Amino acid sequence: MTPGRIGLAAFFAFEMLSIPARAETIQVVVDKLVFAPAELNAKVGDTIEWVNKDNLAHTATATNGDWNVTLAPKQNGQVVLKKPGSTDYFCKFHPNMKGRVVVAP
Ligand SMILES: [Cu+2]
Repeated sequence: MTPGRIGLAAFFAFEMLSIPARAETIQVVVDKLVFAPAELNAKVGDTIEWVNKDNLAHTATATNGDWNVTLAPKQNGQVVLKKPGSTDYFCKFHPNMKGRVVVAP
């Protein structure tokens, strides 16, 4: 093997290793007491980032207790998704604020 071929083989090996780790960050905007989008699809390993545009504190609280993110006024909050499944969430301060995350394995 020439050095060039070894380099190419190493490149492809790295690409294959990196595929399972290609996690995304999905943003949910919180504006005027609404989560948008209200429902989103993600994969295990992805991060959800809530961007709170309100001058109010909110939370993103999973109804199954898996996660609870506090969103201070004008601040962001994140959660890394660790389990597949569908999870409803709400805001503790404004229980009519609701969202859903559907996590594929
Ligand atoms: Cu709220």
